[in-house]
Amino acid sequence: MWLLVWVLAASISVLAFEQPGINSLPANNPVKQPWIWPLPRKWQRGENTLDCSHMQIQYDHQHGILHRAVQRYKDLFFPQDDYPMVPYNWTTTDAHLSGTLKTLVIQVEQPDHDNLDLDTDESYVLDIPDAPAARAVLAAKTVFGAVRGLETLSQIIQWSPQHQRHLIPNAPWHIQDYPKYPHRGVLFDTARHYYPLQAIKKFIDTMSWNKMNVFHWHMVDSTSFPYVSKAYPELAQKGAYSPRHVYTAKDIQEVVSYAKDRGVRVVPELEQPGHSTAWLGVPEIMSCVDVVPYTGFTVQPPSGQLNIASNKTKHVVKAIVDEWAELFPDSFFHASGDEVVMNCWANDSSIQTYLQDHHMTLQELFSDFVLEIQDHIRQKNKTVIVWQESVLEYNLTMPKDTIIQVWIGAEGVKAATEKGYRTIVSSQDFVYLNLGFGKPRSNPYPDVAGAGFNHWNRVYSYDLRANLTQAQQDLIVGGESALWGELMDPMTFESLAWPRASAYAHNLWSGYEDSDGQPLSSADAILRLIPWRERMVQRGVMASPLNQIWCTRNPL
Ligand code: CP6
Repeated sequence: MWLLVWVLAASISVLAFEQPGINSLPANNPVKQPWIWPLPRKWQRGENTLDCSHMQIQYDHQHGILHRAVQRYKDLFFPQDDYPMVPYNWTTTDAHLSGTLKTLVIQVEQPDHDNLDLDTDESYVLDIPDAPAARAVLAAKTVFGAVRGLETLSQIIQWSPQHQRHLIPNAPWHIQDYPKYPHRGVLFDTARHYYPLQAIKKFIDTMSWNKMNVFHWHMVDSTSFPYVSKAYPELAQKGAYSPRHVYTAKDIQEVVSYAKDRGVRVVPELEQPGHSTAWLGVPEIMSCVDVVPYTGFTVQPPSGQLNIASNKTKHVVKAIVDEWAELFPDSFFHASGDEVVMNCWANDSSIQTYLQDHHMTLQELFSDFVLEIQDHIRQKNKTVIVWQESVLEYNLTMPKDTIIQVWIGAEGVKAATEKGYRTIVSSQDFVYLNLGFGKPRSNPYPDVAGAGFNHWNRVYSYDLRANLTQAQQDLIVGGESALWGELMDPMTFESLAWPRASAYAHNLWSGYEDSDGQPLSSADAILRLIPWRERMVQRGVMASPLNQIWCTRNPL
């Protein structure tokens, strides 16, 4: 008799809780890893659920970067509204509350160390005890490690509509986390289209939520020169899209300090001597301006490159370098040098005359120009970054501390590291977010539904170090995704950037491989990336959906 009652009760509870309804994941929920994006390097979790709705946060120094981070994360821990756009509830609805988390203690070993560079320690340890719980501890070496740890905790906390509480599922937690690569960035192009500061700041927020730490500011290009220079204001007067489409020194300082609070460096790229028609505010420094058709003179219209035979050109470029070296305190400076078309200078009579008078070849003149600008940047105590063309096409020899950013692909990474340079991986094959959602030329990851129309999975399980010797692998400092701006603007860039840049963020922080060295499965990943996308949406990011709701409920 009692057995019958027990069987009945058990089957009723199964019916009640395991029906895949609108408010639950499928009963065979195959998510094997926590919903933390990017995944921590080491994590353990238990099975208890804590109520953290009234968690207090304790830390020293009620001012500075950590203080401001805690204020921000209070809102992110306890958002005012439920996920407005999410049609399912990710919290286990039958969770039994086993305790209350009253306090989070944040401990920072070196609270005064607030320098952001390649050596900044972003590691942290997060311990959330078992129930009955009193205090959790977030321990980090630097404030930036604490910022990373706060982000992780914000992703562990789930709102439960059923309990009307903020919950920590799966306690106890022990997380020990640190990035795989120190350089994890996105190139942001404000030359093809102008972005107001508010859009840039929102992007930097989203980067830091993805634990990315380098905002590569591709500020100027052929189509516009929005930087308001002190020495040469005519560059923006003629080169910006309008007097309102500009960045002043004050704007830049605002972005730099906003980014620093979020553990994000701002690395400026001064595009030159190619892609530089928009410098025509100083007309005497230009070659082949407005040749029609542009083909054969530049890779993109309008045609025009800096006149590399003119002393005035060097003077103007160095003046901008001087201003930027102050405005951007970062130790890196991107000297650009991509997609130069020699034919432009070969057809410029003033340059031809110069070469004859000085018994030089165009290659020698070009090399002298580029290296002189680079030396000027190094004199400002900066590490120079250049695009791969400098070493792979133009065969320039540069000091070995130069960093090469490679956009062509794996062969380029191999070639640059073979020459002994440190390298940033930005392969157009998978991180050029501007290339949209088009079907990839070939799809190496057919295991995920939707692979043909959203290729986040191409980068998620890609080995940046494939086919490199150990010495070459050690030269990879990290990678950057790229938001080239021709076909996006403040209206659309977020849905192109996110969540696809999140996939690269994951690769660069957590690695592409599991603990056995096997590439992570994108079939597992999508069940974590979908909730991460929903959380970004809840935080106001217009991130693209990764699949139809039906597919999410019925995983392959
Ligand atoms: N602008 C500049 C660009 C690109 C580069 N430099 C570019 C090249 C190829 C693709 C996308 C962008 N738009 N200044 C090359 C680094 Cl696919």
